[in-house]
Amino acid sequence: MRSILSVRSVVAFAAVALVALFADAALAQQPHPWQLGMQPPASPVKEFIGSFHNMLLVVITLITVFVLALLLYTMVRFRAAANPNPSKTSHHTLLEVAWTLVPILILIVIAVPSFRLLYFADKAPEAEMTLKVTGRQWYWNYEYPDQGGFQFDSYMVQESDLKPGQPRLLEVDNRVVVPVGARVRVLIHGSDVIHSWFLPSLGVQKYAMPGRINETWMQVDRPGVYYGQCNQICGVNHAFMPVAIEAVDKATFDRWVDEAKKRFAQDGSAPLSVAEIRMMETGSLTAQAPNAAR
Ligand SMILES: [Cu+2]
Repeated sequence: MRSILSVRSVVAFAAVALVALFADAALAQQPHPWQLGMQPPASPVKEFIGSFHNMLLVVITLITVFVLALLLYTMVRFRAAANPNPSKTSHHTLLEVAWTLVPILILIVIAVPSFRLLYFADKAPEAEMTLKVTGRQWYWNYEYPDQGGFQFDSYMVQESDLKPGQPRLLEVDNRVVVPVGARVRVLIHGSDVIHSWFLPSLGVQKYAMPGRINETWMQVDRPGVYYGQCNQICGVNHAFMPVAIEAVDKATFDRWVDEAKKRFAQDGSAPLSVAEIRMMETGSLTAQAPNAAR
Protein backbone atom coordinates (compact mmCIF):
# COMPACT_ATOMS: atom_id res chain seq x y z
CA MET A 1 0.00 0.00 0.00
CA ARG A 2 2.77 2.37 0.97
CA SER A 3 4.65 1.68 -2.28
CA ILE A 4 1.47 2.38 -4.31
CA LEU A 5 1.08 5.68 -2.46
CA SER A 6 4.66 6.65 -3.17
CA VAL A 7 4.23 5.75 -6.85
CA ARG A 8 1.09 7.92 -6.87
CA SER A 9 2.90 10.82 -5.26
CA VAL A 10 5.75 10.51 -7.77
CA VAL A 11 3.23 10.53 -10.65
CA ALA A 12 1.45 13.53 -9.11
CA PHE A 13 4.75 15.36 -8.68
CA ALA A 14 5.72 14.58 -12.29
CA ALA A 15 2.34 15.85 -13.50
CA VAL A 16 2.72 19.09 -11.55
CA ALA A 17 6.26 19.51 -12.85
CA LEU A 18 5.07 18.94 -16.44
CA VAL A 19 2.24 21.47 -16.05
CA ALA A 20 4.71 23.97 -14.60
CA LEU A 21 7.09 23.29 -17.49
CA PHE A 22 4.43 23.91 -20.13
CA ALA A 23 3.00 26.89 -18.27
CA ASP A 24 6.50 28.36 -18.30
CA ALA A 25 6.90 27.51 -21.98
CA ALA A 26 3.73 29.46 -22.79
CA LEU A 27 5.22 32.62 -21.28
CA ALA A 28 7.48 35.00 -23.11
CA GLN A 29 10.70 33.39 -24.21
CA GLN A 30 13.68 35.24 -22.80
CA PRO A 31 16.77 34.56 -20.68
CA HIS A 32 16.23 34.15 -16.94
CA PRO A 33 18.57 34.75 -14.00
CA TRP A 34 20.51 31.59 -13.12
CA GLN A 35 19.27 29.88 -16.26
CA LEU A 36 21.13 26.70 -17.14
CA GLY A 37 21.27 25.41 -20.69
CA MET A 38 19.57 26.89 -23.71
CA GLN A 39 16.13 28.45 -23.93
CA PRO A 40 13.35 25.92 -24.74
CA PRO A 41 13.08 25.36 -28.50
CA ALA A 42 10.14 26.94 -30.34
CA SER A 43 11.05 26.08 -33.94
CA PRO A 44 12.11 22.97 -35.90
CA VAL A 45 15.62 24.39 -36.41
CA LYS A 46 16.06 24.99 -32.69
CA GLU A 47 14.80 21.45 -31.95
CA PHE A 48 17.51 20.15 -34.26
CA ILE A 49 20.15 22.39 -32.66
CA GLY A 50 19.08 21.11 -29.23
CA SER A 51 19.33 17.43 -30.14
CA PHE A 52 22.68 18.01 -31.88
CA HIS A 53 23.95 19.83 -28.79
CA ASN A 54 22.83 16.95 -26.55
CA MET A 55 24.57 14.41 -28.78
CA LEU A 56 27.81 16.45 -28.72
CA LEU A 57 27.58 16.68 -24.95
CA VAL A 58 27.59 12.87 -24.70
CA VAL A 59 30.56 12.58 -27.09
CA ILE A 60 32.64 15.25 -25.36
CA THR A 61 31.83 13.85 -21.91
CA LEU A 62 32.95 10.34 -22.91
CA ILE A 63 36.19 11.70 -24.43
CA THR A 64 36.97 13.85 -21.39
CA VAL A 65 36.27 11.04 -18.93
CA PHE A 66 38.41 8.63 -21.00
CA VAL A 67 41.38 11.05 -21.14
CA LEU A 68 41.07 11.80 -17.43
CA ALA A 69 41.04 8.06 -16.61
CA LEU A 70 44.12 7.48 -18.82
CA LEU A 71 45.96 10.34 -17.11
CA LEU A 72 45.13 9.11 -13.60
CA TYR A 73 46.09 5.52 -14.49
CA THR A 74 49.41 6.67 -16.00
CA MET A 75 50.22 8.90 -13.04
CA VAL A 76 49.62 6.11 -10.54
CA ARG A 77 50.82 3.02 -12.43
CA PHE A 78 53.96 4.57 -13.96
CA ARG A 79 55.05 6.86 -11.14
CA ALA A 80 58.82 6.75 -10.42
CA ALA A 81 58.41 4.80 -7.18
CA ALA A 82 56.32 2.03 -8.77
CA ASN A 83 58.17 1.94 -12.09
CA PRO A 84 61.91 2.58 -11.50
CA ASN A 85 63.01 1.24 -14.95
CA PRO A 86 60.91 3.01 -17.60
CA SER A 87 60.25 1.27 -20.91
CA LYS A 88 62.31 2.50 -23.91
CA THR A 89 59.53 1.63 -26.40
CA SER A 90 58.91 4.56 -28.80
CA HIS A 91 56.58 3.05 -31.42
CA HIS A 92 53.53 0.84 -31.32
CA THR A 93 51.96 0.37 -34.76
CA LEU A 94 48.54 -0.84 -33.60
CA LEU A 95 48.23 1.93 -31.02
CA GLU A 96 49.27 4.63 -33.51
CA VAL A 97 46.76 3.41 -36.12
CA ALA A 98 44.07 3.31 -33.43
CA TRP A 99 44.66 6.83 -32.11
CA THR A 100 44.54 8.14 -35.68
CA LEU A 101 41.47 6.20 -36.83
CA VAL A 102 39.29 6.54 -33.73
CA PRO A 103 39.28 10.38 -33.73
CA ILE A 104 38.56 10.34 -37.50
CA LEU A 105 35.57 8.06 -36.90
CA ILE A 106 34.35 10.30 -34.08
CA LEU A 107 34.62 13.35 -36.37
CA ILE A 108 32.65 11.57 -39.09
CA VAL A 109 29.94 10.65 -36.58
CA ILE A 110 29.75 14.34 -35.61
CA ALA A 111 30.01 15.68 -39.17
CA VAL A 112 26.95 13.86 -40.54
CA PRO A 113 24.30 15.50 -38.29
CA SER A 114 26.32 18.73 -38.35
CA PHE A 115 26.01 19.10 -42.14
CA ARG A 116 22.38 18.00 -42.05
CA LEU A 117 21.69 20.79 -39.55
CA LEU A 118 23.60 23.38 -41.62
CA TYR A 119 21.58 22.61 -44.74
CA PHE A 120 18.31 22.34 -42.78
CA ALA A 121 18.78 25.82 -41.25
CA ASP A 122 20.02 27.36 -44.49
CA LYS A 123 16.84 27.83 -46.52
CA ALA A 124 13.14 27.10 -46.48
CA PRO A 125 12.33 25.81 -49.98
CA GLU A 126 8.58 26.29 -49.60
CA ALA A 127 8.28 29.41 -47.50
CA GLU A 128 4.78 30.83 -47.06
CA MET A 129 5.89 34.41 -46.53
CA THR A 130 8.95 36.60 -46.45
CA LEU A 131 10.24 38.92 -43.76
CA LYS A 132 12.98 41.38 -44.61
CA VAL A 133 15.16 42.47 -41.71
CA THR A 134 17.48 45.47 -41.91
CA GLY A 135 20.00 46.21 -39.16
CA ARG A 136 20.67 49.88 -38.52
CA GLN A 137 22.61 51.85 -35.95
CA TRP A 138 20.85 51.12 -33.59
CA TYR A 139 17.47 49.64 -34.32
CA TRP A 140 15.85 47.14 -36.66
CA ASN A 141 13.68 47.81 -39.67
CA TYR A 142 11.19 45.16 -40.78
CA GLU A 143 9.52 44.83 -44.14
CA TYR A 144 6.73 42.48 -45.27
CA PRO A 145 7.26 42.42 -49.06
CA ASP A 146 4.52 39.89 -49.87
CA GLN A 147 1.93 41.31 -47.44
CA GLY A 148 1.60 44.67 -49.16
CA GLY A 149 5.19 45.81 -48.79
CA PHE A 150 4.78 47.89 -45.62
CA GLN A 151 7.73 48.43 -43.33
CA PHE A 152 8.38 49.84 -39.89
CA ASP A 153 11.19 50.52 -37.44
CA SER A 154 11.53 48.67 -34.16
CA TYR A 155 13.22 50.48 -31.26
CA MET A 156 13.97 49.29 -27.75
CA VAL A 157 11.58 50.53 -25.06
CA GLN A 158 13.59 52.73 -22.67
CA GLU A 159 13.77 51.57 -19.07
CA SER A 160 11.71 54.54 -17.83
CA ASP A 161 8.90 53.67 -20.30
CA LEU A 162 8.61 49.97 -19.46
CA LYS A 163 5.14 48.72 -18.58
CA PRO A 164 4.67 45.94 -15.99
CA GLY A 165 5.78 42.59 -17.39
CA GLN A 166 7.94 44.07 -20.13
CA PRO A 167 11.52 42.81 -19.90
CA ARG A 168 14.27 45.42 -19.55
CA LEU A 169 16.57 45.80 -22.58
CA LEU A 170 14.43 43.31 -24.58
CA GLU A 171 11.05 44.93 -25.20
CA VAL A 172 10.53 46.98 -28.38
CA ASP A 173 7.95 49.54 -29.48
CA ASN A 174 6.94 47.58 -32.60
CA ARG A 175 7.22 43.81 -32.46
CA VAL A 176 7.60 41.61 -35.51
CA VAL A 177 4.35 39.68 -35.91
CA VAL A 178 4.29 36.29 -37.63
CA PRO A 179 1.64 33.57 -37.95
CA VAL A 180 2.15 30.44 -35.82
CA GLY A 181 3.25 27.42 -37.85
CA ALA A 182 4.02 29.37 -41.04
CA ARG A 183 7.37 28.93 -42.71
CA VAL A 184 8.83 32.40 -42.88
CA ARG A 185 11.73 33.16 -45.19
CA VAL A 186 13.93 35.73 -43.47
CA LEU A 187 16.14 38.00 -45.58
CA ILE A 188 18.67 39.90 -43.50
CA HIS A 189 20.96 42.75 -44.37
CA GLY A 190 22.66 45.74 -42.78
CA SER A 191 22.41 49.31 -43.99
CA ASP A 192 25.44 50.78 -42.21
CA VAL A 193 27.67 48.31 -40.34
CA ILE A 194 27.50 44.59 -39.59
CA HIS A 195 24.76 43.61 -37.13
CA SER A 196 23.44 40.16 -36.30
CA TRP A 197 19.82 39.08 -35.90
CA PHE A 198 19.76 36.56 -33.07
CA LEU A 199 16.71 34.76 -31.70
CA PRO A 200 17.89 31.99 -29.36
CA SER A 201 14.61 30.08 -28.95
CA LEU A 202 13.98 30.03 -32.72
CA GLY A 203 17.51 28.93 -33.64
CA VAL A 204 18.12 31.99 -35.82
CA GLN A 205 21.42 33.84 -35.85
CA LYS A 206 22.47 35.60 -39.04
CA TYR A 207 24.80 38.45 -39.85
CA ALA A 208 23.21 41.60 -41.22
CA MET A 209 25.87 42.67 -43.73
CA PRO A 210 25.90 45.87 -45.76
CA GLY A 211 25.78 45.11 -49.47
CA ARG A 212 24.66 41.54 -49.07
CA ILE A 213 21.46 39.65 -48.25
CA ASN A 214 21.66 36.65 -45.96
CA GLU A 215 18.82 34.17 -45.97
CA THR A 216 17.45 31.88 -43.31
CA TRP A 217 14.02 30.79 -42.13
CA MET A 218 11.91 30.27 -39.06
CA GLN A 219 8.71 28.52 -38.16
CA VAL A 220 7.36 29.42 -34.76
CA ASP A 221 5.67 26.37 -33.26
CA ARG A 222 3.47 28.00 -30.64
CA PRO A 223 1.98 31.41 -29.89
CA GLY A 224 3.99 33.73 -27.69
CA VAL A 225 6.58 36.46 -27.58
CA TYR A 226 10.18 35.60 -28.34
CA TYR A 227 13.03 37.90 -27.47
CA GLY A 228 16.45 38.18 -29.04
CA GLN A 229 19.23 40.69 -29.52
CA CYS A 230 21.79 42.01 -31.94
CA ASN A 231 24.82 39.87 -31.22
CA GLN A 232 27.47 41.42 -33.42
CA ILE A 233 29.22 44.43 -31.88
CA CYS A 234 27.92 47.27 -34.07
CA GLY A 235 28.71 50.44 -32.19
CA VAL A 236 27.94 52.34 -29.03
CA ASN A 237 24.26 51.33 -28.76
CA HIS A 238 24.79 47.71 -29.77
CA ALA A 239 23.30 46.47 -26.50
CA PHE A 240 20.11 48.46 -27.07
CA MET A 241 18.66 47.04 -30.29
CA PRO A 242 16.72 43.97 -29.15
CA VAL A 243 14.45 41.78 -31.28
CA ALA A 244 10.91 40.87 -30.23
CA ILE A 245 8.73 38.50 -32.25
CA GLU A 246 5.10 37.83 -31.53
CA ALA A 247 3.63 34.64 -32.98
CA VAL A 248 -0.15 34.71 -33.33
CA ASP A 249 -2.84 32.66 -35.08
CA LYS A 250 -3.35 33.27 -38.81
CA ALA A 251 -6.61 35.26 -38.40
CA THR A 252 -5.03 37.69 -35.92
CA PHE A 253 -2.00 38.01 -38.18
CA ASP A 254 -4.18 38.86 -41.19
CA ARG A 255 -5.99 41.55 -39.18
CA TRP A 256 -2.65 42.95 -37.99
CA VAL A 257 -1.44 43.10 -41.63
CA ASP A 258 -4.65 44.90 -42.70
CA GLU A 259 -4.24 47.49 -39.95
CA ALA A 260 -0.52 47.89 -40.65
CA LYS A 261 -1.16 48.53 -44.36
CA LYS A 262 -3.87 51.11 -43.58
CA ARG A 263 -1.75 52.83 -40.96
CA PHE A 264 1.16 53.33 -43.32
CA ALA A 265 -1.06 54.44 -46.18
CA GLN A 266 -2.61 57.06 -43.88
CA ASP A 267 0.09 58.73 -41.87
CA GLY A 268 3.16 56.52 -41.87
CA SER A 269 2.88 55.84 -38.15
CA ALA A 270 3.53 52.49 -36.52
CA PRO A 271 1.17 49.55 -37.11
CA LEU A 272 -1.22 48.35 -34.46
CA SER A 273 0.22 45.92 -31.98
CA VAL A 274 -1.48 42.57 -31.44
CA ALA A 275 -2.65 43.82 -28.03
CA GLU A 276 -4.35 46.78 -29.72
CA ILE A 277 -6.05 44.49 -32.26
CA ARG A 278 -7.39 42.37 -29.41
CA MET A 279 -8.62 45.55 -27.68
CA MET A 280 -10.43 46.51 -30.91
CA GLU A 281 -12.16 43.14 -30.93
CA THR A 282 -13.45 43.69 -27.42
CA GLY A 283 -14.55 47.22 -28.34
CA SER A 284 -12.20 49.01 -25.96
CA LEU A 285 -10.28 50.58 -28.84
CA THR A 286 -11.49 51.98 -32.16
CA ALA A 287 -9.57 51.86 -35.42
CA GLN A 288 -9.89 55.62 -35.82
CA ALA A 289 -7.96 56.49 -32.69
CA PRO A 290 -5.28 53.84 -32.42
CA ASN A 291 -2.59 56.12 -31.01
CA ALA A 292 -4.70 56.85 -27.96
CA ALA A 293 -3.81 53.44 -26.55
CA ARG A 294 -0.09 53.92 -26.92
CU1 LIG B 1 24.63 45.26 -32.84
